[in-house]
Amino acid sequence: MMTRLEDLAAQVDEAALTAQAIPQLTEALPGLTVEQAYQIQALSVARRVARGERRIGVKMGLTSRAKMIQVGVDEVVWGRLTDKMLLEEGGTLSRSRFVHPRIEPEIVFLMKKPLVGTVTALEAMAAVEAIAPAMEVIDSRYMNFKFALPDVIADNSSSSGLVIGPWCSPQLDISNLGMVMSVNGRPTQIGSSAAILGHPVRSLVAAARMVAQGDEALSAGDIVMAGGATAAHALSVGDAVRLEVQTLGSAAIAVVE
Ligand code: OOG
Ligand code: MG
Repeated sequence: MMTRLEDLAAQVDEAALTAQAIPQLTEALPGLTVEQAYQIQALSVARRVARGERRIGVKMGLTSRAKMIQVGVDEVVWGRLTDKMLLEEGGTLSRSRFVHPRIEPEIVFLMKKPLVGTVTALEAMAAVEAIAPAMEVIDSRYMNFKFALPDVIADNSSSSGLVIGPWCSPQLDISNLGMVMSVNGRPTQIGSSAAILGHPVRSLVAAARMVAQGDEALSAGDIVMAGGATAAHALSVGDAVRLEVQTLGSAAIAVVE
């Protein structure tokens, strides 16, 4: 099975590199397990690292009802982030590098201490250096952005880009912050940080536990994306997207050819 998993990792990696959609892995392999899917994810990210990309942290996904409903998968997932995915705040995103990119409003944590395994919300917050408003660009490598749970996990939970706003004090109350994502000045997604598992810190608690199950850890300096608070918006060339998070500030990106 190991060679097989390597082969599947190469498929999702190649799809991301070339921005060419592939069929869902579970079409040919209906028995693919979540555990195997995380192994494929690890192997595909290892290919990126071998090409010179650097791991910068992790992203949590499907941590809000709105996100679960939009993609029809109702389990929390995680994925690995690399430096190549970072987009300049206020900068541009090139549409042609992606298959069918979407963008979603998030909160991101910067770790000052490691966090591993089962932790409380208080322990999790005590390990945070800073928090920031952020948007994630997701791009499923599967046709029609359609997938089952093992597919999306194998595809690194659709990770493809992120833009981070100003870093703020971790002392701020982030339990229920208004989040408004606008496209060309028109609010398109409106929500609250409370939509993220009731409180974004629960996403960090889940990250510590789930990442440890993958024999990895959250380390000092890592970033952890908490997951979309609303459904994601499908990006088109010409979209100027801006997220405003109450108290924390804003982040913006414009889509070009
Ligand atoms: C899966 C990734 C979900 C989030 O924030 O919920 C995610 C997807 O929607 O393609 O990143
Ligand atoms: Mg996300």
